Order: sequence, then C-alpha cells, then structure tokens
Amino acid sequence: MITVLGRRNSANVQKVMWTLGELGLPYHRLDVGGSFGYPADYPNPVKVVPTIRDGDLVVWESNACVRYLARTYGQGTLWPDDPVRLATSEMWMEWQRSDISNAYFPLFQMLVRGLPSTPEKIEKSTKDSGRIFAQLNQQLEGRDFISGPTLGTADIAIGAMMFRYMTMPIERPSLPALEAWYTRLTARPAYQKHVMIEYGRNIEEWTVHEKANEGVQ
Ligand SMILES: N[C@@H](CCC(=O)N[C@@H](CS)C(=O)NCC(=O)O)C(=O)O
Repeated sequence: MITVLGRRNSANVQKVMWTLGELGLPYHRLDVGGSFGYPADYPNPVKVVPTIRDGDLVVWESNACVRYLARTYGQGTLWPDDPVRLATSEMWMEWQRSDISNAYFPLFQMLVRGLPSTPEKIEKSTKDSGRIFAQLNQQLEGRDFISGPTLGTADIAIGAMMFRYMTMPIERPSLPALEAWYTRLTARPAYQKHVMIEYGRNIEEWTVHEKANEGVQ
C-alpha cells in the first residue's frame, strides 16, 4: 500500500493523488503540511509536500513521485514505450516546473493565499500566465494530450494546475486547444476526485476548505 504524506488541497499533492487514481492503485493519504504541520520524523529534508512511501522507498518532489509511479506501475500506459512520447512528456514536465511555476504560482498565491500584492503585480502575473499557457496551447493543437493520443505524465504535472487557473476570476486569453484539453481532463473521474476540489477565494476560505478535506481519501 502506498502512503501519501500531504494535505489534499496542495496542487503538488494532487499530482500524486491523480496519478494513483489513474493507475487504480490502493493508497493511504495522511494530512501533512499547511495548517496540519509536519511530524518530527517527516522523511523529506525539504519539509514540503508531497512525500510518498512505497514499502521501504521514500520519494519526494511531486514530479519525481509522478514519474516513479508511472514507471513502476504504468508501463505501456502512463509510461509509454515510445521514446519520443516519453521525451515529449519529460520536456513539458520540466517546463511546468520552471516556466509555469514562475508565472502562475505567484498569481494564485496573491489571489487566494494572501501573498501581498498590488493591482500591477496581479496584472503582470495574469499576463505572464496567459503568455506561458499560449505556448502549451500550440503544443496541444492537433493532439488530445500533451505527448500524443493518451494521457501522460506531463498532462498530470500541468493539468493539476489547470483547475485553479481556469476557475480563478482572472482574464484568460482565448486558447482553444488548451480549453479543449482541459475539458478532456475534467471528464476523467480521477481528475474530478483529486484535482477539482474547491479552494476558496481568499485565505480565510482557503483555510476552511483545507480543514474540510481533513481525512478525505
Ligand atoms: N518542488 C516541490 C514543491 C513542493 C511544495 O512547495 N509544496 C507546497 C504545497 S503545493 C508546500 O509544501 N507548502 C508548504 C506546506 O504545505 O506546508 C514539489 O514539487 O514537490
């Protein structure tokens, strides 16, 4: 049984939960991080979530967790045999970690998590996010998923951010291929269960939702 250490409202935890859901693997999730704090023996030196345990193995860094699960339990599905598809997924996962994180996370932090902001900063982050997501829109033109016709690890790493990006009260550029991809994600039961989780519109609501998800598997 795989154990996931991480609060349910963390987008990085959601990547792992969604992967487990897609693979149909049994798991147990424990509330760690945020208002739940960290146990003294937390097995991740960085003290962030998620961390997973699979037997004696501990893995942290959300994208490393997604890759580990896909490679170990999803050969031929989430972990494709085709090296071109694999390289494409890897490329976009790196892009998520750098480009999307830099543009989009501050926006979410300012709008929902109470990070100090100004209208100018919000406008800049909104524009930056739209510009970055336009790059993904180009990749998705003519493709159902980022690396080809079926869901892959890059869809999970980036898709875990999309529910919030698409539902925050911000201006988004018209990106038809990206919107069609997002609609495909929202039709997946594992995405609905693990990613489409209400997060609130400010820090007070955020905290209420965090607590409401306590113990939910
Ligand atoms: N690069 C790390 C980032 C992890 C991270 O920053 N996680 C956030 C939640 S999304 C966190 O742990 N925040 C502090 C907390 O929840 O206590 C990863 O992808 O796993």
